Amino acid sequence: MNTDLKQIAGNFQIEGEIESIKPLGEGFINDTFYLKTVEESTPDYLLQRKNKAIFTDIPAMMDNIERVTRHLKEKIKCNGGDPMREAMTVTKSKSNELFYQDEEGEYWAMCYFIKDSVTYEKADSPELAYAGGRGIGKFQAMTSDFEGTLADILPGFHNIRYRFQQWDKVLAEDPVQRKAEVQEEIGWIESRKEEMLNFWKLVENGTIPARVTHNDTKINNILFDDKGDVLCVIDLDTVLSSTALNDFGDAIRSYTNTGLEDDENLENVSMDMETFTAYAKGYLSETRSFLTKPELDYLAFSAKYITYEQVLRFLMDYIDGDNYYKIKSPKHNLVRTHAQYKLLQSIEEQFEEMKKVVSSLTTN
Ligand code: GN1
Ligand code: MG
Repeated sequence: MNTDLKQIAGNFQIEGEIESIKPLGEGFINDTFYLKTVEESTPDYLLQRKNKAIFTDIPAMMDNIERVTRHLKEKIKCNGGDPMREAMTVTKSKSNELFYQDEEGEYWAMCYFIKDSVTYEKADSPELAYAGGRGIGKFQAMTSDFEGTLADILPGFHNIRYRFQQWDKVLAEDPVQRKAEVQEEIGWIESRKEEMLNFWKLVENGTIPARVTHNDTKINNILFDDKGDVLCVIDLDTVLSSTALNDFGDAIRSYTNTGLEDDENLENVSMDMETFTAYAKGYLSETRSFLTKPELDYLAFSAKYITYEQVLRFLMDYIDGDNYYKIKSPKHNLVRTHAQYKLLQSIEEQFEEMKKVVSSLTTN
């Protein structure tokens, strides 16, 4: 394995000599390796095998990443910051491309490893939630004047109209005969369809504008420095043009959950209002000046929207026979569906309060 990886890594323009290459993390999607170089003075790197089943146009994905990080770096330079620490840096291949394709057709990409940075798996204090909100807020602020079009590398990703098309198809096919078993869960989706489509129409007709969005705003996609300040937003694979609300909603879905995404004990799962407030404060401290009124009006709703979408995606994958998400037990996707639905109910119960928080943060 290691010799192969060394050979793969050898196709990139790395500085210094490779000391070791080790697997890193437990990503659902890509395989990531940490490449350490011998000398302290040369950078370390992250090497990734990109998942080509999910990302069907990796060259376009890498081009999106390159253009967005170039834009970020210019901004950071203007603000007197350090572009090598405050934005991701893609390492090109020896043939000057943003990726390397091996003999088996697998796509590999490399980026700088940002030293002396910290990641967290959970936002277990309001301070951390505030900092995470600032991180995504800053990312959106710096890209708010990005010009040009990003390739739509995940068509329909957070588009509920598209998800309903997939949903109807999976239900009609019922490929592994699981539909009968999940009638109640199907009802959870069906009963909220109209509410979700009504929101999405505002995105489709431009009332809610399209912006550069990250689309995977979990806390572990943010690097912090040793003082707990935000350094940099990472994992830009899903950078797309979409509504900024998706990034806010997805962050609330992951940050505020008092339980796990796949918690078997539903009593653990709820939306924590203090974390919501802290995240919203941090996020709005960076974005309030440019977000439009319709965006602010729907900010709290976006948490409902994205959590609902996640219930749908887990349930749909279960009915479809578990083709998308990696599972660790036969009913894993159903367990995830139940846990995310509990979170959705908790958001619905606290929705009026969430709206009040947003409005108190935006009206004074
Ligand atoms: C996937 O594996 P991860 O955490 O990067 C998924 C997200 C889901 C998430 C649920 C490209 O992201 O949309 O919200 O799982 N990413 C893709 O845990 O589908
Ligand atoms: Mg990720």
